Amino acid sequence: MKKTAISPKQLTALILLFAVFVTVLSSCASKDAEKQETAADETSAVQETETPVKITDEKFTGEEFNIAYMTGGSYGMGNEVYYSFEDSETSFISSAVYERNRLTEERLDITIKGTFINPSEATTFNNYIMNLVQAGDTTYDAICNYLRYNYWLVQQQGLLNIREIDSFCLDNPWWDKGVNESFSFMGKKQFFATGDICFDDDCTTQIMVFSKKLHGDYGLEQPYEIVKNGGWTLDMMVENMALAYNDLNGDGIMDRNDSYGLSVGVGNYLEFMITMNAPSAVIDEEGIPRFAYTYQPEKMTTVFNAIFDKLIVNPGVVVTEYDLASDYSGARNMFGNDQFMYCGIAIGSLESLRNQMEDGFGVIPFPKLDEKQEKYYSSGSMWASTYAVPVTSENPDRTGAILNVMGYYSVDTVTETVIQKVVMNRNLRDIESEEMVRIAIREKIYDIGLVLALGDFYIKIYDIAKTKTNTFVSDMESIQPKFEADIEALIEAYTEAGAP
Ligand SMILES: [Ca+2]
Ligand SMILES: [Ca+2]
Repeated sequence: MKKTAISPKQLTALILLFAVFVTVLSSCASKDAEKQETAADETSAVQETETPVKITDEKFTGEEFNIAYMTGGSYGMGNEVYYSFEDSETSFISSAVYERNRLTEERLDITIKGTFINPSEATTFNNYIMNLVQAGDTTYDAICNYLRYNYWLVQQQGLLNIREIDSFCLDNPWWDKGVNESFSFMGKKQFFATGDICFDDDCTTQIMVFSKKLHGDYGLEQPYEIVKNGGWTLDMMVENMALAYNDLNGDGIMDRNDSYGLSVGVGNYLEFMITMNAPSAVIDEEGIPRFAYTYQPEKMTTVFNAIFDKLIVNPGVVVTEYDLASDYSGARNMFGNDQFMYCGIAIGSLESLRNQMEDGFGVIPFPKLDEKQEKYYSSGSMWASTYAVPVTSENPDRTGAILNVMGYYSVDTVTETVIQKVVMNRNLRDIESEEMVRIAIREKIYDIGLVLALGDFYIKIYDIAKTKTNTFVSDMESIQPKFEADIEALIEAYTEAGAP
């Protein structure tokens, strides 16, 4: 295993960071220890909690808490931040979000107010925030924004380091550990977080659906038990797929009238890499991002070659962009018509697919590379919604405390409503699919190479998928300088951002 050396510039930055944070860490630890006991009676609302739950017992005497947001429009599910009393009963989602906010307000004696800012353009929202920041405007205590756009705000020095805000209590189970790990630098600097407090981070996550009819037709058992026993692998999926690859009308031509093993968007190939635990960037033991090809070349190449040999050159795989001229609804119709055995899809699309296909499909994770892989993963999206604190926030401690309590109450309100009422919809009896959705929501890996589009990695994979020529090794060698320069820039942004 090769590891690239840290440049002297990085080293200086790291030493400085370390010196600053030793103090922060020690104060955080003692404060946490104090809180564990008082919060012990609060754990009942959170199932399967391993780490002690930490929330504030402060009151904020009627103060107003202001959130600017632009997220929550994906998949027609509505906003995930704020509803007025008048709008609180318009949907399952609005009721759940309203209830979460109400519980938080009651507990902390505050008023939560959300302000929706132009959702359509990143630059509009980010410029809006940066204009406020530069003008010293303290209107907003927190912002809820797409992960990708919040990262731009980090680069623009617009956000506070939330690792320095003890009251955030990022170890609590309602904060996404994948985001905490992938977007914290050395575990010391982090600028946004998500978890139960948001649902677009879940809805934008890809999952696998399978045709129940085709499994029945070919005498295959529905793969739920296999998944639970840890045996759902790429080889098994590919073996099943081969059964479905058929010239249905016998005209000797394979086209839209026929039946295939798998329907993917070309982006799903990136997700296969991540769910087989080979993301393009990994965080090393020191918490520093690395280009995975130089950090763990064997692993990355092994996983990519498996994807190439078993999927990319497999005639039973239909890539919507290349084989169906980007006709996404056509691909969806073919799956609805049981012409694909498997299909990669966003969790947020399950509801509309269910409306289209009744209960004719089941939900499973993306497969493991092989049975040795420890667990199933899903791939977190650049469109995941995340919370951040602008540098102009008047009271960061209060902001952290409130967002933490919002997360605490979101577990049983927002997250459960999205899973049970929306994603599972009428199909409540499909307990197995629901369990699979929970796995995907819990085990997201965020590949910073992908979500921050480092080093043109995804372009190379798309090209290979298009040409069906395996140039992976030479491609990775050619993008290495750019990928590593992008990582350097990221480290620099993280080093400078949030500095006093
Ligand atoms: Ca979530
Ligand atoms: Ca045919």
